[in-house]
Amino acid sequence: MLKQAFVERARTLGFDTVRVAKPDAIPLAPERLKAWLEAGHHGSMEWMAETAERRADPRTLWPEVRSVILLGLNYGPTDDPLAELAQKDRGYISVYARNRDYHDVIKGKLKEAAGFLASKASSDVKVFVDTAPVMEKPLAEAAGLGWQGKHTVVVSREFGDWLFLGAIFTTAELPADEPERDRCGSCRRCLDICPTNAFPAPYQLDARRCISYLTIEHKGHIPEELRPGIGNRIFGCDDCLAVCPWNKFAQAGREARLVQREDLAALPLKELAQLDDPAFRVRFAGTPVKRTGRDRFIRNVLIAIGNSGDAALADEALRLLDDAAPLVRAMAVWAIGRLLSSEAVARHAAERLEHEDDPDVREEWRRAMASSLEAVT
Ligand code: B12
Ligand code: SF4
Ligand code: SF4
Repeated sequence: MLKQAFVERARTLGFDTVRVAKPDAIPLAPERLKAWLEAGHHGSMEWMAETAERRADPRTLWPEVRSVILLGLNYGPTDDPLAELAQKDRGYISVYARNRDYHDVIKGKLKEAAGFLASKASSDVKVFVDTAPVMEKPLAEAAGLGWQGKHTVVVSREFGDWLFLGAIFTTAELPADEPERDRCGSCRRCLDICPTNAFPAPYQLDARRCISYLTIEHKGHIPEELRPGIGNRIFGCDDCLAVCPWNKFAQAGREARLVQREDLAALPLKELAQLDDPAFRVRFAGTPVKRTGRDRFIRNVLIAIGNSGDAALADEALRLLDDAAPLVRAMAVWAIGRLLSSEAVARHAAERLEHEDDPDVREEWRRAMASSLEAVT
C-alpha cells in the first residue's frame, strides 16, 4: 500500500513518527488564530498576521491539496537541561539550538520523502517546516501525532515534548489517521513553571512574554519587568517542555546533526560577552543561534550578566557601555545597575551621559540611577 511504503521510507530517512490528516481537519484553527492575533499575542511577529488567511486553512494555501502528512523528528536530550539554569555565570541555550539548524536538517529529509511519494503516486507535493504559513501543531494533533498541551506545544505519548514537526502536502488521497486526544488532565506544571507568566490561560500563549520570543524573535529592547525572569536563558527557553510528566517516555534523539554539542551547552558568560561580529558568526555558524546576529545575542548575554549576581562579571558590562550598538549599551547599563554600588553607577553615568545621544540608552541610565538609589535608601 502506498501509505505504508511512504511511512517506511520516511522512517528510513530518520523521521520518528509519520501520520496523515485531511486538509479540512482543523476547523477551529482559523477562529483561534484570529483571536490570538486580535489579542496582539504575536507581538512584533508581523508575518503571523500577514499570512493569517493562508495559515489558518491548508486549502487556502494550496486548493489542490488532498492529504496533509505530518512528520515528527525526536530531539530528546540525554540529561535534564534545566539543571544548567542554576549555573548563573553561564548562558543557557535552548536544547533545540545546540547543534545544526533543524530547518536545514528536516527540509532535506522532507524533500527526499516527498520525492519518493511523488514518484510512486504520480502526485504533486509541497514540503513545509516551521517558516511556511502552515499551522503545524493543530494539524499534528488532528493526524494523531500528539496533542497540544496546555503550553500549546505538541506532546507525544512516545516522545514527550521533544519533537520537531514538518509537513508534506500532497494531491494524493491517503487514508487519514485518528486524531490524538488531550491527555493533560488536571496537570498544570508547564503553566506554573513559566518564569515570565506567559500563559494568560491554559492552551494560550502570549508570545510577548515568552522568553523564546524575547531572546530570539524580538529585535528591540526587552521590557524591564521581564528581564529578571529571563535568568541566564540567552537563546530560547525549555522550562515548560522539560517539566512535562510525559517526558518519562522520551528517548534521546538519534539524528547526529541534532544531538547536543558540548560546546553549545552552559557557555561562560564572560567569554560570550567578548564576541565581536566575526567571532560570533564563526562560533555559531550553522546553528539557529546565528539568527539573532551579534548585537541581539549580546543584549541577551548582558541580561544574564545582570541576573548573575556575580560582581566579577561587571567588568564585561562596563566594557560594553561603550559598544557601538545602542541595544548593547542599554543592557550594559541595566547590568551594571544590578551589579555595582549606587556610587559606582552614578560615576559611570556622569562619564557616559555627556556623550550619549541615544534616547533609550539615556533612559536606561536614568532608571539605573533611580533604582540604585532606591536600593540604598
Ligand atoms: C510563532 C511560533 C513561535 C512563537 C509563538 C509560539 C506559539 N505558541 O504560538 C514563539 C517564538 C514564542 C515560539 C516559541 C517556541 N517554539 Co515555536 N513556532 C512558532 C510557529 C512558527 C507558529 C505557531 C503558531 O501558529 N502560533 C499561533 C497560535 C495561535 O497557534 P497555537 O499555538 O497552535 O495556538 C493554539 C492554541 O492556542 C489552541 N487553543 C486556543 N484556545 C484553546 C482552548 C482549548 C481548550 C484547546 C484545547 C486549545 C486552544 O488553538 C490555537 C490554534 O490551534 C511554529 C511553526 C508552524 N509553522 O506551526 C513553531 C513551533 C510551534 N515552535 C516550536 C518550538 C520547538 C518552539 C520552542 C519550544 C522553542 C524554544 N525552545 O525556545 C518554543 C516553545 C514556546 C511555547 N510554549 O509555545 C515547534 C513545536 C514542536 C511541537 N512539538 O509542538 C514548532 C511547531 C516548529 C517546528 N516545526 O517544529 N514559537
Ligand atoms: S518557553 Fe519558557 S518563557 Fe516561553 S512559555 Fe515556555 S516556560 Fe514560559
Ligand atoms: S506539563 Fe502537564 S499540562 Fe503541561 S503539557 Fe505536560 S501534561 Fe499537559
